[in-house]
Amino acid sequence: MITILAGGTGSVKLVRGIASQTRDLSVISNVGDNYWLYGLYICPDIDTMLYGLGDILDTDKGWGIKKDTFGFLRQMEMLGEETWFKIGDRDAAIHLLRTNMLKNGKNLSDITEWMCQKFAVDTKIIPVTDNSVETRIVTNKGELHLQEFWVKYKGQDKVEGIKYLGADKARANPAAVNAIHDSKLVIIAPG
Ligand code: FO1
Repeated sequence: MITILAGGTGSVKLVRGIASQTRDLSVISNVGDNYWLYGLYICPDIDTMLYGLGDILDTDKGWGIKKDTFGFLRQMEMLGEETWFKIGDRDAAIHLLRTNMLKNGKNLSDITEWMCQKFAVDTKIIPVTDNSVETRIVTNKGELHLQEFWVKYKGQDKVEGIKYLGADKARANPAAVNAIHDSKLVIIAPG
């Protein structure tokens, strides 16, 4: 078996390439970019893998679903919400279902496995942990979530530090640890 430690946009090409050569592949997915928005739990790196391996990724942008529409976002804008994070309509369905499932007591691993089945993805996508870990960027203008720093402010502020909130209490996903143990090759994909 091969295991890849992966982020999202920067890793998906490599993962797709290797997945085209073997079915015996696990992807351990970063969760540090996960973001709560409009009450939805968004897991960009898991979703980029899901869409990439499910062959529906918008490969021009490197995230989101190809040919998605943005009616939901336009409505949010009309209602006075910020819309710098571009959630497509089909993408939103994933975040909505995931959030509901989490609220009903399912963990991120089980939800991701279920989504892999729905998208006919053979590769196992394993969240590195089922606990919450949030990447916060300390800048000269204050502390921001990674998505705010990167997407909203385009990475322009001076970085003074990085915090991984929750990392000290997070437990490695046993499925991820097992995948590493059982692999003859472990690849760290570009971020
Ligand atoms: N990246 C952007 O640069 N702009 C966006 O508006 C944006 C929206 C978005 C929505 C869903 C999703 O799963 C990913 C999205 N990304 C967007 C990508 C994401 O912010 C980053 O590529 C990763 O978090 C960094 O690894």
